[in-house]
Amino acid sequence: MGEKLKKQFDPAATLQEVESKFEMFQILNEEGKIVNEDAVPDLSDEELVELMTRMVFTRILDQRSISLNRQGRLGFYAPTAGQEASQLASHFALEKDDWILPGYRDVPQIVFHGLPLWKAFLFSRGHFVGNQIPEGVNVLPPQIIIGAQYVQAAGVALGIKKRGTADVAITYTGDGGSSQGDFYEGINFAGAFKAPAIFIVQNNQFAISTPRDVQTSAKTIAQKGIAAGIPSVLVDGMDPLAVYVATRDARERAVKGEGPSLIETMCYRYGPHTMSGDDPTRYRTTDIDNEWAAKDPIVRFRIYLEGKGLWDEQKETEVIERAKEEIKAAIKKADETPKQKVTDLISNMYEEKPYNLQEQYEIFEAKESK
Ligand SMILES: Cc1ncc(C[n+]2csc(CCOP(=O)(O)OP(=O)(O)O)c2C)c(N)n1
Ligand SMILES: [Mg+2]
Repeated sequence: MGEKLKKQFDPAATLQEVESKFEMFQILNEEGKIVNEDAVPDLSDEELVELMTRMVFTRILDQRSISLNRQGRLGFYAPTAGQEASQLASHFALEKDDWILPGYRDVPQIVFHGLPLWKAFLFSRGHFVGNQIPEGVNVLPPQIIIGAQYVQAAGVALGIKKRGTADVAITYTGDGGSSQGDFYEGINFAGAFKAPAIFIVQNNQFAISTPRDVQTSAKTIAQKGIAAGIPSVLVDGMDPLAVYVATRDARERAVKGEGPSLIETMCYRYGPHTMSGDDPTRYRTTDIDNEWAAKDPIVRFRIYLEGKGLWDEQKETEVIERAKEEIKAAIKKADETPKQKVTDLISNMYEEKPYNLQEQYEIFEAKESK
């Protein structure tokens, strides 16, 4: 192409220019130092401690869930370690009446939004009671179909807009999820209707074994929001302060009627994809693992809070002990819940059973009453 034409017409340069705008937003760096003083959020000491408490609790919950799973006491479980800042600092920016549409890895957020932990354990076991969300707790059950929650979030957000309440719908998917059709439909629909939605992509670098760099030719996932005409950012997903600020900003704009936002959080999952048998050593090196472990959200937040005199070893030990007690009590309560029966499954699915299921229902009812 001639140089003259290139001045008028250079799609490759446009792409480069757009991509160059997506620098990673960070406030608290790997060493626990503030690198962006102007952006530090206005959180009280109590709030900072609460956020740290939730992240530590979640790390313990993850460790306990993995061992309970190995003992055969839990079913489906997707490990969360490494993603605490992405999950809990984004949740921390919400209000009680906001709606959460989680993916399967997003159990911590819905627990802190009000889903009792014992019910989260029943969800893991595939028990229907685990998906019976208490009235007033605005969460949907964790979505297993990759990306589907993005379309649902657009719908919930449009519903919120029609009701005229000052709430938002937030949803979470992963780097892999951003390749799904539902992802594009969700962000486009919400953008077109200026619905108050917040779309989080937790980019933990892998979709099971598929690395991020073969997922898409886009340099960032955040830039995909631009095509839908919605404000989009790339944030350090291991930095609780940056994640909080980005989500709070998105929320403020959403409730003002300015529509949805997309937030890509750069993070890592330390554990396997799920506890159903994948072996991360087959697709990741220890070098990459170590590189990300050095960015740990809890380590950097601990340094920051210790520097402010808000946290110490004793405090952390207390939180860990309390977490273990709460988890123990919750698993006990889950164990005490009557086992799910086939008839429960049918009667929970259908208000009026089709004739063939009615027949089966009667067969199982007879078996179960023995
Ligand atoms: C529609 C659909 N396709 C495929 C799957 C199988 N599957 C489960 S998890 C997963 C990868 C998702 O990766 P990502 O979105 O990065 O989320 P992460 O697990 O890393 O949090 C796939 C392909 C599914 N659940 N749903
Ligand atoms: Mg992923």
